Amino acid sequence: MVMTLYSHPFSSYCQKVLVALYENDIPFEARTVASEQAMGELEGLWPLKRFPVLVDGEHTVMESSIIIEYLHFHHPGPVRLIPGDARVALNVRFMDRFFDNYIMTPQAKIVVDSIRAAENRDPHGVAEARKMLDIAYRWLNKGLAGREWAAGNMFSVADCAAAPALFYADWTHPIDEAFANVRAYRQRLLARPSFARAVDGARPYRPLFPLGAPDRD
Ligand SMILES: N[C@@H](CCC(=O)N[C@@H](CS)C(=O)NCC(=O)O)C(=O)O
Repeated sequence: MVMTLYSHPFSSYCQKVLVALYENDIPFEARTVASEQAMGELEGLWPLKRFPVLVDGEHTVMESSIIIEYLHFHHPGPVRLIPGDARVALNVRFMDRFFDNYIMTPQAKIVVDSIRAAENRDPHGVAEARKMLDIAYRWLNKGLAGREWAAGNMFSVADCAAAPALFYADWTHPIDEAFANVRAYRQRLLARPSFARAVDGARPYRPLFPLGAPDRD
């Protein structure tokens, strides 16, 4: 039975999983959470109603990083997104957490705040999110010196996380030209066929980007 991914093409965490699926050409069906019925199904699977959620027969898997780990064990392909050496894998997992916690999370904070009613906005929280992005870009810029991918020369789960995180973060809080390594890495991610496919699949939704999608990428 083919797997079902509850997802939306424009969602950053869903794109993270799409990159992993496309890297290894893993067959799946997307259940787009754009209707009340699909949302109801999602809530039945995961009351927190966060997506992506993967359903594979009797297994229901939540959280993008865990879904990618699940695919690694249950649907292995030629592209190994988690290194076999547990010590090397530790750094890959750390970088995956870095992109989710310190790029994706502050980026989303800024976007979500922008669609709130004026009286519910949180300017202090948004300023903190922008500051966090600046610090994260600076730190990443140093770490990427001489590296092709987030954790070295092997494309990994950390790059699956980095691709949509940096894609949207640059739209939301532009990566300064001083951070040339981060900008070049973002371009490498955009050129990776798996992420290019995810980006193309989400193009029709660009008008929905609350801050206005720039005319590039
Ligand atoms: N930690 C979760 C985050 C998932 C998440 O926040 N997904 C967003 C879409 S990108 C979502 O479900 N948003 C719906 C909402 O916030 O109600 C993961 O890694 O999968």
